[in-house]
Amino acid sequence: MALKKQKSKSPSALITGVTGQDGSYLADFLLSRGYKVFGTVRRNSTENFERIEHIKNRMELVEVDLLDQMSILTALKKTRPREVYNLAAQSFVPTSWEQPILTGQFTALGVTRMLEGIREIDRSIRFYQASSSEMFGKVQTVPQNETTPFYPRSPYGVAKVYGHFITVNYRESYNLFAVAGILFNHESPRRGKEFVTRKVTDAVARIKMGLQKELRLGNMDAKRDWGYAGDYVRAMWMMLQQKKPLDYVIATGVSHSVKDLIRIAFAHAGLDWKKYVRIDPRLIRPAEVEHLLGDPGKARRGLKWKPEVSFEKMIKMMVDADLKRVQAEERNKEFLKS
Ligand code: NAP
Ligand code: G4F
Repeated sequence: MALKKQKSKSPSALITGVTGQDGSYLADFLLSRGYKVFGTVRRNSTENFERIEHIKNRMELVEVDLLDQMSILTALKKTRPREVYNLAAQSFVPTSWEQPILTGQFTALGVTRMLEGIREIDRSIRFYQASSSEMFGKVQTVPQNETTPFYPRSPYGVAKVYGHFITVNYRESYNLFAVAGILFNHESPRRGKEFVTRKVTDAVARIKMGLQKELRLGNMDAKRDWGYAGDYVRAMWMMLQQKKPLDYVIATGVSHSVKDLIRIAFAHAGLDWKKYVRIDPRLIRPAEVEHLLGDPGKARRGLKWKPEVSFEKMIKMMVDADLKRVQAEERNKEFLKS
């Protein structure tokens, strides 16, 4: 679909999880298209707006916790959006073994709370659910597409399967325009530092600056189909502009190992990774997803979507951004000392 500006009164969207990686890129994208954007945030004792600092004055923030039905109803009543993007979740796989019940509450039941809110307040709202390739887990076919059976390998994956099917079920039961994007891993300089790509690029920057001596990792043979978050939020929007509510796999169709990631990131900074990287058995997961590879054919044909940033370009972009940030932090420390 050509990305033309909308002509009529500006459309509006509510994004849950706007402080996260995807929420911030989606807010950038929707604002650039003239949307009125509402973003949900949780109350915290300290603000957590790093990723939306540059746009927070151009959107409206509303307090919502996915655990709290009342806050969802109030936000929907107050904002009356045309589109809702449900990106909020406990999204870190290892934490889902530490906090399986809370993960289920946020990541699974939170979706039902959002859908119930829409059913109650305005059934014409178009709803996007952030489904995940983690649902394929122990993969049943290679590559994975929209018809591949799910076999999740973590409490997070199990919760996402619930979120996925409750979205399909509300579409079929109540005729809602509710769709699920099955997104494969996507990264950026705004990725949380606990995820492997950012953990590596942040470590490369710190090692280069002499601030860190080694990098400890888990399974370096795991393979993922990694794309760029900026490309993937565009696909979310495209799904809600279609005539029919359909689910799509969003992926690049190419996979790389964690070792490939390490090689590219260290080489970009002129470092020999073998001198710094160590395996730490404590970082091996109780059940691993060994290899994910998506088939984005349906999205390519139906949405005319394709990724624009390659894996290598993205990793270099992340290393450059981390180097710049770490250097600025060091300069700041020096300035404060003087
Ligand atoms: P992220 O950076 O971890 O952001 C998660 C967001 O959810 C944050 O804004 C967080 O708020 C919010 N949140 C967590 N629990 C909440 C609750 N109980 N109530 C309200 N908000 C809550 O995740 P992301 O990478 O942007 O991913 C966005 C969505 O896509 C997630 O649902 C994730 O599971 C899914 N997904 C991601 C990928 C990927 O590769 N990135 C792939 C497939 C699917 P705080 O800032 O307050 O913590
Ligand atoms: O970066 P990761 O933590 O991402 P993971 O587990 O694939 O989950 C991400 O992608 C999902 C989509 O498939 C999302 F739904 C989910 O919300 C999240 O965004 O780990 C990637 C791979 C794993 O195989 C892991 O075992 O990297 C391996 N790995 C090796 N050492 C490591 C590490 N992962 C992390 N986080 N930290 C390590 O030290």
